[in-house]
Amino acid sequence: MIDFRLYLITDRKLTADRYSLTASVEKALKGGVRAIQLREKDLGTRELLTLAHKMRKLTEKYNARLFINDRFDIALAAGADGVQLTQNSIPADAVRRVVKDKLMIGVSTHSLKEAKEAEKARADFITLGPVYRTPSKLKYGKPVGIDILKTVCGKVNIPVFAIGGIKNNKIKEAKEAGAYGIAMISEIFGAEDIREKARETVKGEFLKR
Ligand code: 3NM
Repeated sequence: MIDFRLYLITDRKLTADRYSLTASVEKALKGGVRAIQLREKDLGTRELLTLAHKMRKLTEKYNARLFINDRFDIALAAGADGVQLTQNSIPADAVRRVVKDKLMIGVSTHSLKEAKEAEKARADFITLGPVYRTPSKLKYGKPVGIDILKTVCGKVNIPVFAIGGIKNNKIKEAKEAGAYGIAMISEIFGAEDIREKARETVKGEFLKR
C-alpha cells in the first residue's frame, strides 16, 4: 500500500542560500508532507549515508516515508522505507531479489514501455515524466505530456506519480489523467515559505492520505 499522494524530492541547491537541507525538509514536513525522496546526486557514499540517517530521524518524527534515490544499499543502511530507481540503476527485479519486502521500490519512467517494464520487474510504484516542461529536465528532451500520462495510468496496475513541472495549478489535471499522486521539487523547495507552500499543496482532498 502506497500511503502517500505527494512525493517531495530534495534538491539542496534550491535552498542552499537560505537553509540547510534538514531545515528545508523539516519545514515541508511541518506543512504536511508525508513522503520524502533524498536525491542529492553529487554526494559521495559517506556524505549521502550521513544525510540519509539525518533524514530518517526527521521523517520518523513526522511519521513520514523516506526514499533514497538510486542507492538501495544506502536505503537499507539508513533504515529508509524505500528506494527510487532510475533507468540507469540496478533494475527493480534484481533489487527486489536482494531486499525482498524490506524496501518499497519506486522506478522513474519516461514512457509506456518503461512503465510496463517497471511493473513487470515488481516495482511498487512508478513516477512518469516529465509531464510538463521543467528547467532541470530539459536534457530528457520533450515533456511526455498529459496524454501519455493518461495512457500509462490506464495500462499499468501500480500507482503512477506524475512528475516534472508539476505546480499546484496542475495537480487537478494530473489527477484527472488518472495519476495516483504527484511528485515535486521546485514548487515546494523553490517557494519562499516552504511550510506554507507545502500546506497549500496538501490541502486538497486528493493529496491527503
Ligand atoms: N525527474 P520539478 S522530472 C527529478 O521525468 C525529476 O523523471 C523527472 O522537478 C522525470 O518538480 C524531475 O521542479 C524534476 O519540475 C522535477
